[in-house]
Amino acid sequence: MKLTASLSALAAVALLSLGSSFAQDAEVKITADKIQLAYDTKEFTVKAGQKVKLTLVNPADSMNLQPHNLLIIKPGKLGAMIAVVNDPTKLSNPNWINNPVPESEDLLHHTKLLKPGETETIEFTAPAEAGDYPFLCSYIGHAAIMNGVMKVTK
Ligand SMILES: [Cu+2]
Repeated sequence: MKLTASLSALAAVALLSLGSSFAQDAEVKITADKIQLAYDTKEFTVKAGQKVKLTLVNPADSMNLQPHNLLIIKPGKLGAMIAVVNDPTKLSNPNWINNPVPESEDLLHHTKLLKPGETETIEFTAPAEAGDYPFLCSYIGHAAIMNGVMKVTK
């Protein structure tokens, strides 16, 4: 009887430590390529509801000298969002050039537009729904090739 009690206490401790390891924040660092319009990360995975710290780096030694940002959007919306952010009529709007973030219900989270040498960390809670959440750079002309997927798993 006594042995059983201490065994279940052990099991409880094991479960507790398992629980805390699941509760850890996800830390993700994504760096823009120095030459290509690309991120160094095409895919990363987080758990539904997990706290995420996502850092975007635009390297100081960038050779293409392009600004970059990172937008996370709803599943299945990459094509539609590329069309929105690459809309050529936006080119005449200086506010858009400085901060190309659309007002869209498909947009979940985003960084600022970062010049070479700048870095930003955003923190958010991963979606409760599992799925493939696209991310992209919305600076004009980048999104079609500068994108990737945040996989959310249960
Ligand atoms: Cu970009």
